[in-house]
Amino acid sequence: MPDLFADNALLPEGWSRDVRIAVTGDGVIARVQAGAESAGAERLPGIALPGMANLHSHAFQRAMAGLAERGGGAHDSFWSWREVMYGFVARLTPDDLSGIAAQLYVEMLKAGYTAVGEFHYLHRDPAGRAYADGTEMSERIVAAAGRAGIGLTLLPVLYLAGGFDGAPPSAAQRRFVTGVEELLRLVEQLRVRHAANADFRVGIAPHSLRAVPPAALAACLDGLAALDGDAPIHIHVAEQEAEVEACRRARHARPVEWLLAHAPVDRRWCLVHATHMTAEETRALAQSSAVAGLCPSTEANLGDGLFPLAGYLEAGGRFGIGSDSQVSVSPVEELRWLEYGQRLTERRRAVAAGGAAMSTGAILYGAALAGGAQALGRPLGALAPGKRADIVVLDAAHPALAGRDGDAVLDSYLFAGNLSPLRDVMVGGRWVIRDGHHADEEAIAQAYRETAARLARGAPEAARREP
Ligand code: NGQ
Ligand code: ZN
Repeated sequence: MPDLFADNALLPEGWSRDVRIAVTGDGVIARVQAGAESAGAERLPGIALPGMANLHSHAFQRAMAGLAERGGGAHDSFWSWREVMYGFVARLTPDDLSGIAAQLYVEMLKAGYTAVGEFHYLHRDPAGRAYADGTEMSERIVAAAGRAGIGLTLLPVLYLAGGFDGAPPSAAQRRFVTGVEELLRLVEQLRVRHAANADFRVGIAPHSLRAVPPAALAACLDGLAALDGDAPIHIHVAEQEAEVEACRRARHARPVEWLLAHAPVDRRWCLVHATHMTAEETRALAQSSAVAGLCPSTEANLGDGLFPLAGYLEAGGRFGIGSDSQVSVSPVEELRWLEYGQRLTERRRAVAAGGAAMSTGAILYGAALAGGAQALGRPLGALAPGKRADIVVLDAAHPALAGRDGDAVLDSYLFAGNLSPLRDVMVGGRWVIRDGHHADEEAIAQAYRETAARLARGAPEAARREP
């Protein structure tokens, strides 16, 4: 392909002018040169940024976003939301998953996410029986990502128990269950089958300490190490206070404390919803080099609590962002609310900047790029040689960016208004969004509308409210 040329681009060394980017035929950035000539290159129509990684997604939840917002009494909580979600998941077919995921991934691209970590636990059929092909549901996700053109780190989930007491999974949870052997076989099959796809990677996700007893966690980590010693490992860790309490009762430690003491937590790991931590856990997690997977819009929606960002960043902690339950699919909203949650509780401003005279937008966007790339285990997050050519282009002529230069571009992108200046998106050297549109968006949306309408008609929330 021809070289790319940007008047203005965010490089690892900072904002740069007249940047020429050479990309190989298989979508890797080969060379980046600032102060270059544009002759013979394709001119990018605006300001070039590295595409953002979305490190935590449950794709199917896109079709129930907004259907669990009616009050049901004094006890609406994460746990009652989970019952609604279980009711919704019970009726999803493989075709439903394909259609929902394709729509979601197009939406992610339009919002500036160029790669996603899919925390995938819908392994079995609604009755809890294995599909004839154990890779059925995983392959639906892989195909949807391919159709949309988004990079994918698939994280098949290990799910064995209904709670810390090791109780068997409930009827609703039976779709999620895999044994350790079955999960490792799935990982291996997917790795082999898609080895040639440079926009794909497989890791694993022990669902939570609630759903995975200690011995199974250890066995699964050993098995994974034999397949791929660098594979990403994601886990839901300390989202709800009731979960922290149950962990203390069962394992005599808080969840993050327990995990750091009993698992080899290092840079391969992503701890999703490490919401409830003591100051000591916060420092220890930061020192582990793992990534904290933060999903501020979902964590707000579910009433989880606030991540201790200031202390974590002070200790050098790494983080990335995720759209999780898909109530919001936007890096802007995740990063904005990550910062705003802190401002509202700490009653000060520019919390992520940590007192330094630095741009909050540049710090947040840069940290989420690096943490997201690490958590997805793929060469992402920078316009630099060796990285995937995952690029988003902001319209420099958009009123949101008028008179903005350097880091003020990111500050205005993240903190000013709701009309997105994002215009074009490239993944692995291929344009997937051009002037705000995806080539396949109409067909994908049409199929999605039918699926979403059918699922909403039988939505458990609606059913629950009927007399
Ligand atoms: C999930 N979601 O797996 O979709 C979970 C809910 C659970 C979030 N934690 C189920 N946000 O944690 O048991
Ligand atoms: Zn989750």
